[in-house]
Amino acid sequence: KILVIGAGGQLGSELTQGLWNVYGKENVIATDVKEPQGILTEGNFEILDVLKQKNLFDFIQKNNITQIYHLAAVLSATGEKNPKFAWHLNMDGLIHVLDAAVEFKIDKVYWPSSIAVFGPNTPKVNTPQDTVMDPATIYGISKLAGERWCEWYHNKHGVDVRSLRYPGLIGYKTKPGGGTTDYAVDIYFKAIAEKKYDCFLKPDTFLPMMYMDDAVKATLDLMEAPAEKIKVRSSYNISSMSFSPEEIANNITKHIPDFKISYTPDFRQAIADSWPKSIDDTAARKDWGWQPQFDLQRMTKEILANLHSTTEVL
Ligand code: VAH
Repeated sequence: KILVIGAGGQLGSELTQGLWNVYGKENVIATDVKEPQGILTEGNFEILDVLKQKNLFDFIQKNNITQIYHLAAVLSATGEKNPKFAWHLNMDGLIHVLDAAVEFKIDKVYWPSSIAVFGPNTPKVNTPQDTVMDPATIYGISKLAGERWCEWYHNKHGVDVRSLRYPGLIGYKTKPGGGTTDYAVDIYFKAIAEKKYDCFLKPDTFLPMMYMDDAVKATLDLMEAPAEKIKVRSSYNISSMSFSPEEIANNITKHIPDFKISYTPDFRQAIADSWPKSIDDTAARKDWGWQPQFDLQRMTKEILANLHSTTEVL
C-alpha cells in the first residue's frame, strides 16, 4: 500500500490523484493533518500528523505500507514568517519518515526538494546538478539539509529514497500553498475572475517553472524507474520552462485581450532574486528519461480552458 503524507497540499492533491489513477484508490491512502477538500474528498483519506512518530509507525504497520510519498512541508514564503516551525516540520517530519523506512523496510520513499536549495552565489543560468548551494530561506536550508539526510540514509541504511528539485509548480486544481512562485497560479484565477492581477514580483523576474501535469509525470516516472538507474540520491534537477510575470501576462492577454497586470513587489521579491533563472536537468534526462510535455503556451491554453469550464465567466 502507498502512503501519501501531506496529500492536502498543492502538489499533494494532484500527486495523490495521479497515484489513485495508476494504482487504484484502495492501494493509495491520502493523509494530512486536516480534513480533505476539493479533489481529495472523493478518495481514500485519513488524518495523520507526520510529527507524531508513534502514530506514523502504527499507521504504517496497521496498513501494510510499502511506499511513502512524504510531501508535508512549510514552503518558502510562509517559512520566513514561521522559521522555527518550518525547520521543525520540514526536518523532523522527513527524519521520522526515513527512520520508518529503515524500521519497516519500506520499498521506496519519495521526498520533494526544490530550486530553493540554490542561493545568491549559485550560477543563475543553467544551474548545474552539482554546484554551490547557499539557500537564503529557512525552507531552502531545510530542503538542502533534507537532501543530505536522504543521501545519508541511502548510503548508510540502503533506503531507496528518491527526490526531485521542483521549480515553481503551476496547476489549476488546487490553490497554492504559501510559495514565492504562487503568483503564476493566482494570475490565472484572477485573469478569469477579474481580468486583472496585481503581481507581488517585478515584471522581469525570471524563474524556472513547470506545469503540474509534468511534475506529477516526472515524479511517477522517477519512482517507477529501476533502482540501478537512479544515480543521484540527493535530489535531481528537473526543468521545463522559465518565464517572467511579464511573459505570462502577455501570454494570457492573447486569450483575454483586456487582461491588465500591475506590479507591487513585496518580501517575496528578495526570495525570488536569490533563485536561479534556469536549470540544467541533463542528469534526469540521461538517468531515467525525463522529458517535459508543456511549455508556457500549451500550459496557458490548458489552464484557461479548464478554468473557463469550471468558473462562471461573465
Ligand atoms: C515555493 N512553490 O515557492 C515553492 C517552490 C521553487 C518554489 O519550492 O516555496
